[in-house]
Amino acid sequence: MKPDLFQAPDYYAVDELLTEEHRMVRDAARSWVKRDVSPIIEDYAQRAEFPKQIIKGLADIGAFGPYIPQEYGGAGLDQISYGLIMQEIERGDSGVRSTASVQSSLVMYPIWKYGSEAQRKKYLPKLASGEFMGCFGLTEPNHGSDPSGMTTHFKDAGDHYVLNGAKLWISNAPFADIAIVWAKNEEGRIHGLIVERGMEGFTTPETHHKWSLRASATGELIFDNVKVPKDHILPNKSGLGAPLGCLDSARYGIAWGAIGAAMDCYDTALRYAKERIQFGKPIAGTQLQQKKLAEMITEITKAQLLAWRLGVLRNEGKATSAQISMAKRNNVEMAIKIAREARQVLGGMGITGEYSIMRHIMNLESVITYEGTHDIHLLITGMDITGISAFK
Ligand code: TGC
Ligand code: FAD
Repeated sequence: MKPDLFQAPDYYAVDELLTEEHRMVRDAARSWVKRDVSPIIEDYAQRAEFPKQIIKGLADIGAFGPYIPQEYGGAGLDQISYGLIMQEIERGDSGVRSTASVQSSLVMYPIWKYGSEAQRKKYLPKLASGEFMGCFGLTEPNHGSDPSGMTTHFKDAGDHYVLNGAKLWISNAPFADIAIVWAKNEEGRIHGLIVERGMEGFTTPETHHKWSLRASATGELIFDNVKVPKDHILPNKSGLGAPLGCLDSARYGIAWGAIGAAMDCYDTALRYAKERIQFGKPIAGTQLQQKKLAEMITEITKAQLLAWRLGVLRNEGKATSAQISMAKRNNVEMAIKIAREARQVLGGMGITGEYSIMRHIMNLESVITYEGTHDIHLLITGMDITGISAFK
């Protein structure tokens, strides 16, 4: 892969909306991605392997639990710092950002918000340092967009629960030490359970042959009469709203992360267009390539402002789930369109692993699907503005 020459665009001086702490956190993540992710990520993606050696670096830049209080090992940062960290990581690779999103918003968040104090103390510091890695099991083979129909279930067996069922498409599953598993009790109520690797009957086969998010490990979670101790249930929230609350936090991070992928594609295309000579002049001097580049920076700027405003609302505790859906949907679509346009600017070179763009395109095909598909987020906005659900 070519050396990482990334220069972040900031057309509307969004930097001036950030505090000194935001910029410090962002710059630390940016330097780490340049040093430890960019040089290796293409090879790992080509081999379809998660680079485990970056786990410590992710912990060091505060990517595991950015907003979790420091007393539990988190970084104690605000929502905008969290977003900026996701932006920088996804600038490197969406799969690496996935690993961080799952660890922070889908594993640490539910333990912090819905767990007991003993669970918080037992798991959060180890998850923040990367000593433990986690995964989040909501999706099932027959229940993706509609998780309320899940069939994974547990029964009370005296001093423990017995868990049966299966989860599919689970990021980090093949190497996770713990899984937050959403399952129904005998009354059909959804609860979160902390399942640990090594519990008898619990297996995590890897999903192979993905063309997308190749540097992120994805797998299944299979539960065959797994005995789960009773103190592994998350006691403080149940019902579908519990997993959906975690998704709010992860979707917010993705709204920022997608900006990073788009910035990387734009920056690569701009540099290439200025250097590539055809018909005796740089292709950047042609109207058609300028149209592409001008539209890219316009869309990135709009997405930055949307994410920043959402971050302010989240810091104030005022952001709604529907506002988060709008930002996730808009920014991921923005990024995937920019990635496709940027690839064309590079001509044939755009399809090679010499540049990051093709990898971003492939990754974003997952990002536009997971954490709620593009269409599901549109229906969430539709329901919010009309008051009528079009899901069922
Ligand atoms: P509905 O009846 O609307 O709601 C059920 C209960 O949940 C509450 N609720 C929420 N709570 C918190 N946050 C949200 N975003 C919420 N949305 C709804 C709601 O108020 C209600 O509460 P209560 O107390 O009245 O019971 O539920 P529904 O069955 O009609 O479904 C709504 C729908 C379709 C929006 C929801 O099911 C949905 O979002 N589906 C998409 C599924 C999804 O996003 N799956 C993601 C799996 S995890 C993943 O992809 C990780 S990728 C990891 C990586 O980054 O690598
Ligand atoms: P389906 O729900 O079958 O949807 C298929 C199509 O139908 C979509 O286009 C959808 O928009 C459309 N559709 C569905 N319902 C409606 C409707 N009512 N109206 C109109 N259109 C509709 N899940 C986890 O729990 N944990 C993870 O860590 C995780 N990681 C993932 C990693 C990757 C790489 C991928 C690809 C997925 C991951 N997922 C994870 C699963 C992901 O959240 C689901 O793939 C996603 O929610 C969609 O579910 P589905 O694939 O079953 O599609």
